[in-house]
Order: sequence, then structure tokens, then C-alpha cells
Amino acid sequence: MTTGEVVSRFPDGFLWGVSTSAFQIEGALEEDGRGPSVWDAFTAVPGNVKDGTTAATACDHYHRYREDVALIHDLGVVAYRFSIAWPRVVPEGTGPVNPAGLDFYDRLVDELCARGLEPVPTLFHWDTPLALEESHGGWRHRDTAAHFADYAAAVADRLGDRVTRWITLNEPAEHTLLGHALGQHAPGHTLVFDALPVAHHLLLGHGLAAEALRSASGEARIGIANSHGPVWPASDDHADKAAADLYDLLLNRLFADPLLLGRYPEGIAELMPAADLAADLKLIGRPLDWYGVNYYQPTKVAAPDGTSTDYAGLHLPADLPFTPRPIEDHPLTDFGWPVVPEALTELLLHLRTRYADRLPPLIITENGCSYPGLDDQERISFLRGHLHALHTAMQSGADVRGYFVWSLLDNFEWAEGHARRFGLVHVDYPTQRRTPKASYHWLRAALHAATDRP
Ligand code: GBH
Repeated sequence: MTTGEVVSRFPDGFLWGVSTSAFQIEGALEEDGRGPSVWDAFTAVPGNVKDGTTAATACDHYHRYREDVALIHDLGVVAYRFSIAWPRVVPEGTGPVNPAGLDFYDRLVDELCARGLEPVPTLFHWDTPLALEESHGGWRHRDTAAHFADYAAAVADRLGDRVTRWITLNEPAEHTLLGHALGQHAPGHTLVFDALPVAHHLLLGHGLAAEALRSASGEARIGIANSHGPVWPASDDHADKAAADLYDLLLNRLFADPLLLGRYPEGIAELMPAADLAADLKLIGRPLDWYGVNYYQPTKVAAPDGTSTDYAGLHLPADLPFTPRPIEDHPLTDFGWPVVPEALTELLLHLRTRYADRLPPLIITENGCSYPGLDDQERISFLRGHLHALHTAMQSGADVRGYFVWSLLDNFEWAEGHARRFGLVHVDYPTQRRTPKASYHWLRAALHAATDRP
């Protein structure tokens, strides 16, 4: 397989892109009227971020976006997935809109359009306005969904003439699990299973925001970016299978089922707070124009063994009804995540089987890996392997229309701080110097060879 062939096997018009998120790259947290987010507060508490850093500067993208858009353009992709910071647009989460905050995204979108790149914004990538969390209970409270929809309307009003493809939420499963159940991410709640209402409110926020985007423009094409990965039982034992099934429910089905089937997985509806759950589910289950999949790795799960586990950046207390187990015989990234490209094929074919004709066209909205260094041969083989796995799934009938690499730049990796490097482009934080890695050059050559073919 030559470099170009990796890409040339994909159909014309395939949406090649790179992804980032606001809090992880922008910096400028106090500029132009931005309000604080839950992540500003969380990163200020010693011990919450492993390397003790904050995202005060991150990649300074707020000031360097032109240079970053040039890097995206030179890479040869056709689309850029970024997120809009709610606290820039509505500093208190509810109430007055801050035009200066919208101005930044207006400039960014103009710059992308001038370069012929499609802007694909995400409205929520975990940075809830702090005021909403502190005085309204954040996503624990139903009203936050309505405030989110008002913010979505304000963004659509400003950008809707140039944006058609929208992502409402990024990985609500991770935000619920890490942010509200286990306390490893902002806002740092440790509600364990009492975090389930947060999931419902996020889904409701998706539903209401989607309505707002649709009524702002008939051209809007609504999607969501959900994390997915195969969950494998550690053995054929009944107890391991039951533990894996529950883990799979929380990771893969809790959000996808209501979105794609209009109902919660068995046993969940009873736990959700809603005066009229049927009405909520009708809104949440309105057909999507496309469905975004963030894929990183499969997980092997066993019945609990009474000890707490530290696995791949996840800290699970001893009293949970499942425990992840290492996946052997596969290389690990420097984050400890197993590299299993064929699990992407398995995942895509499984989604097709489970959701059948209710599954809209898919876009891989994130896929990538953390490795140090500029000569990142491991990332090249990761990408090559996953593109091959994606192509195999498509040949077997998976309807996938695009693929976005996480990430354009090394950036602020949440609770890990700046130590994990997911970028195609290296960032030297003290000087903010950007240097394309070997993987950037590899992907560029692959895209170039593919589009030049006769
Ligand atoms: C995404 O998180 C985020 O959207 C993005 O902001 C972030 O920078 C990027 O990925 C890299 O972390 O722990 O094995 O049981 C998703 C990362 C994917 C990590 C699913 C945990 C759960 C399976 N998560 N994974 S496991």
C-alpha cells in the first residue's frame, strides 16, 4: 500500500478533517468579556490536573487562529471541527449575549471560508459557564437545557449564513461519567449513578438546541459527536458478561438509544427525572442528519474484584459494578490506550446492525492517539491502521461520509494537562512555535496523492 492509496480508496467528496475544542486550545480566558467556565474553576484546584498546568494560554489559538487555519489548509483536508465556548458567547450562561465573544468565531469562520475549508462547529465541548453551574446547578438542573438552546440560537443567528453542519454536544457520556459521576473532570461531582439525570438533561439540551438550529435555517444539518468503542467481556463467565453489558450500556447505549431509537435502554427510563418523559424522548429522538462517532479504543471489562482500578487515565473506585482489564497483545499509546484498529471495523458494523435503518450517515468526528516527539512513526501507523479498518467497514456496508483526526495541535488534555500530545502539529508551549510532525507530512502526502489521481 503506497501512501496515497490509503486515502484514494475513499469516495470522492469524503469529508477529511481535523478536530479541536475551545478550552483545549484557545487560551485568552479573560479576554473580550468571556465568563469563567466550570473548567476554569476545576483547573484552579491543586491536584485536579496531573501536571499542575492550567489552560490559561494553552495553544494561544485565540490570537494565532490565522496561523492555525493556514496549517489546516496546507494539510489538504477540507473541513475543520472546532468548538464554540458557551462562556464567550453568553458569559453568565443565561442572559445577555456578548457580541465580542461571537466576533471571534465570526473571524474564524471567515478565515476558514476564505481558505475554502468547511467550518464544523460543536456547541458544547464541556465548558459550561461557571455561573450556570454555581447558581443553577448546571446540567444537574433541567433548565440548563433551555439555556443551552438559547445560546445555540444566538450562535446560529451569527454564523448560520456560513455554517450548515452543526454538532450539538461532544461526548455527553464522558461528560456525565468523568465530570458528574467520578469527579475526574469539571465540574468535579462524584454522584456515581445519581449522575444519570445529567445524561437526560444533556440529551434534552441536544434536542432543544437542534430545534433552535433548525428554526434558524432550513439548511442546518444536525449531528452530535458521541464516544463509542466495543466493550469485551474479560471471559465467558456470567459475572464478567453482566459487568461488560452494564459498561457497554453506559458508554455506548445510554445516549445512542434515545437519539436513534427514541427510547432509553432497559431499566434506565425509570431513573430519569422528567414530568413527561415521552415528550422529552420524542424531541431527543428526532432524526439526525448525520451521526458523529469519536473512537479511540475498545475496553475489556470484568466483574468487580473489590479493588479500585487505575486504567488508561481512568480512576474507578472499588465499589463500582465493573472493572476494566488491560487488553494484551496490542501496542499501547503513551496514555496506555491499546491500539486496536480492527475494533473500529467491529464498532461500525455493530452500529449498523443495532440501529439498522434508524442510523443516519456517520462521520468519524474524532480518532487519534497520544505519543511524544516530532518523528511520530507510531501515529502514522495508528492512522494508517484505522483508515484501513474504516475502509474495510465501508466495504461491508457502513455508510461513513467523513473522518476527522483528533487533533490538529498538541493541546490541553483535560485532567492530564499538557503532558499528552495528540497533535499532528507539535506545539512548543513556551514559544508557541508550531512544528508539523512526521504524521502531518504523511497525511498531507496521502491526501495530495489521492486527489491528484487521474
Ligand atoms: C475525547 O475524549 C475528547 O472529546 C477530547 O476532548 C480529548 O482531548 C480526546 O478525546 C483525547 O482524550 O477508558 O478504556 O474504559 C475521549 C477519550 C474515550 C477516553 C473513551 C476514555 C473510555 C474507554 N475517552 N475512553 S476506557
